[in-house]
Amino acid sequence: MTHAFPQTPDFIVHNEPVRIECDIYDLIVKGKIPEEINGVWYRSIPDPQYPSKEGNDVFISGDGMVGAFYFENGHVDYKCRYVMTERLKNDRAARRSLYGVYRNPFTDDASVQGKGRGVANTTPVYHGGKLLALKEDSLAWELDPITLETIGEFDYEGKLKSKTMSAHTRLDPETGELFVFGYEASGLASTDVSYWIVDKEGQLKNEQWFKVPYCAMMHDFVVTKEHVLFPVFPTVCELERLKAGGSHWGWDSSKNSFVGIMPRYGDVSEMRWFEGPPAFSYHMMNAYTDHNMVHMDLCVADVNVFPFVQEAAGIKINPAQTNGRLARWSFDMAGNSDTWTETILGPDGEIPRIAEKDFMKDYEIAYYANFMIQNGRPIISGPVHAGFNTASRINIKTGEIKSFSAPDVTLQEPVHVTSKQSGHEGYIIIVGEIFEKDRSDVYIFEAKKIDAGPIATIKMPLRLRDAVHGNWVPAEQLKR
Ligand code: V55
Ligand code: FE
Repeated sequence: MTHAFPQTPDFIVHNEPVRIECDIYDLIVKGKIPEEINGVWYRSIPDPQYPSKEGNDVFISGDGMVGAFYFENGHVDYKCRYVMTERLKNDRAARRSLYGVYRNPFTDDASVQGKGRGVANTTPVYHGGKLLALKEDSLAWELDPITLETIGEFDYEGKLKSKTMSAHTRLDPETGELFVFGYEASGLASTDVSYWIVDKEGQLKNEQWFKVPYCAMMHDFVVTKEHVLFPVFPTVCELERLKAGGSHWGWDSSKNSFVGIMPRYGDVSEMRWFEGPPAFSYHMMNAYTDHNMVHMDLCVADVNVFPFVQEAAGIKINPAQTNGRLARWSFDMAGNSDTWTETILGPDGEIPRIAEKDFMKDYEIAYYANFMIQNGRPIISGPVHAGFNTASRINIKTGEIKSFSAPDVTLQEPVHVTSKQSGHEGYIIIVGEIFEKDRSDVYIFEAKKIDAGPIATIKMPLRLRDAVHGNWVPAEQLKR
């Protein structure tokens, strides 16, 4: 037997590990799922197989599971499997955790020194006929898109030089190209960043490397039809802290934020660096180029909101005090200024999604999750420890907001499904975890009327632990 997980916020309430691999055929649905919702929704879920050998660890260190909802003709089936990483195999063979804390190999057992420690727990990406499970500190793992069986670690048949692949990639739906980067590309605490493009067939093109001003948690980036933007925010890695067994990341308010911009098909020598005050953003909503202006929309705060990152810097800031906001940062590529201007687009929120047709273009509508105190008390869920209790549709041009919330339910990342009906805004699907119930609901909304509540609810017979990111793959894109 294994022992219990620590009773810390990363492992209690909605963060309590689930660890269930399952197949459920024809889930019970309340209401009617529109038949045009036809495809698979993949979600990546950190769900630790074992408690850390160090005792405590953080939510985002958990072994990756991929959960998949297969929608067909108003029916939905569910499958969930661990990504069988080298790390999970080693742990299972030992029947305990051999690995130490989040992204600190100095805390690992001697028997796994130098062995793969990636957990593939952040984002499932289907591209070029392959399903990859991504984690920003390591290479991707490839899975069978139908059976979710792990195929192996993925490096474009040995062509990729980067040791890491970020969990966030950017798809140009018109060219079919996937834009990708990796930070700490040459190893732990390095300032090397890789950038590459994958063509629509899945072939790696033009991997290039460049240096960033300091080693930072570069969780996301953005691409427009013309440019690529690499934001660098002062959540920093220090080798000395790692060697002392400490946190990979700490907040460093003495450092500025930087955004590197270059033509997306250009050479890294063309990178132009912009600089501004310390801030932190996990996720960018979208970006586009309009003549000489480049606009990047992002969920940003004055500090990194993850408790463990603040703790490493000896600070503890209440999420409500972090100045979180949805903002647009605008860069004048024709001017001489080396900084950006900020416009507020909307209230604090995270895990933003937009319709695929709007990727890299000027757009109006976005969906994101918020914590709004008027919609209920904080409930522990996810890495920030306060789960979202609201899902919103925002018109960023007018500021109009429509929201959904349910009593004692925390809401996960929305996913958008495109409709084939002309003028139809499509659908939004969201997992809701229900306080003190060992099960979850999955809500399906008409995207335009999210405030009207779900048109259908999938009744899950088990609790779905907080997923990090998910992606929708239309049935016609899946190779069978
Ligand atoms: C995030 C998640 C991660 C990670 C770094 O949500 C940042 C942000 C699930 O893993 O390793
Ligand atoms: Fe993310």
